[in-house]
Amino acid sequence: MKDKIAEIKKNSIEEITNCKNLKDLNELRVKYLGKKGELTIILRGMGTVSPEERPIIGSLVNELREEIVNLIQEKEKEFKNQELLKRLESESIDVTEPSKKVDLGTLHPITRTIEEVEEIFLGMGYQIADGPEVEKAIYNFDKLNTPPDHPARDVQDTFYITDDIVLRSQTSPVQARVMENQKPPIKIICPGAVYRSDSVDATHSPVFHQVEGLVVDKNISMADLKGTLEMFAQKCLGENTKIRFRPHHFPFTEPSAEADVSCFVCGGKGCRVCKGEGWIELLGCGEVHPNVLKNCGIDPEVYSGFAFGFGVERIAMAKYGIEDMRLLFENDIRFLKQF
Ligand code: 2NM
Repeated sequence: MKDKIAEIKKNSIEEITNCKNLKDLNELRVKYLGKKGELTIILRGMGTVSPEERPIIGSLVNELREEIVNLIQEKEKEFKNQELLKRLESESIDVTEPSKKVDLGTLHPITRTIEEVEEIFLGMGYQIADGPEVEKAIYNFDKLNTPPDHPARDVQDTFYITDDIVLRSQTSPVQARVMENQKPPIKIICPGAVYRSDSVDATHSPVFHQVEGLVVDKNISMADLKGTLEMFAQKCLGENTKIRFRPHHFPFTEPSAEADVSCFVCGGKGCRVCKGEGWIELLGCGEVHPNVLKNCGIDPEVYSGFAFGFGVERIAMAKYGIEDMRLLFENDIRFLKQF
């Protein structure tokens, strides 16, 4: 029996060591350790061994079994490593090969316009502020000197969530919040989406975008406002752009004005873009109403300010020659690809 075990030991070690691949190794595993394997057969034959020898033979067989298991495991690892190396070699990546073209898309013209405007005002020392689109009516209207009976507050014009919460109809509530929380000097612009209960047509949408600006400090005048807007118009629309003010009314500014820019297509001679006028309406603006300053905790005897606001869609349409606002909201790739 001992001789037989020694023979199995010699043969198995030799065969496993010289084995060349996983398939042969698996066959050797069956040959020695399988149900009808050589070691298994010896264990089965233990009944014929004398009781004194049984523990000795038993431990010899168990030692050999362990040795064979370990040997097979090592060999297996070796083969798997070889296989991996072979795969790494054959699957090597040519990093110099040109990559597949990915369609990246482009910034939406509204995003682009907002970013351009931001860049210009950041260059003039402004900060960018934002706030909630679902807003308290008090911030959207009352603090901005727009009393409860004002027509802008009608359910015909504004989306109400509850009696005192609305979808903001302008970004000025952000400015009211900044004035409440910050001491002058304040120099901010507030870009963002605003909501009005309008039907969709070529020049209207119930959701559109605004940029509003606000400066509050000592001695801020209409002259500061006009100089600022002229600088902005020239950077945004071209350095020969001129600006003119027409008197207007807003509840939150006094005096108020609408500002026009000379047509950046024809330079003022009159063309299709300016409809023969030579001027294009750009924005609304004015000196911040003393009531607004007071409502937001700023003393109008000490401080004054100017504010302005414009629709981003309108500017983008003028800048890029887009004739129908709906194109900006339809997400038609054929349209968006052009920007
Ligand atoms: C406009 C036109 C005129 C404006 C006023 C204020 C604030 F917060 F100071 F009261 N923010 N924005 C304003 C003034 C907005 O948009 C056409």
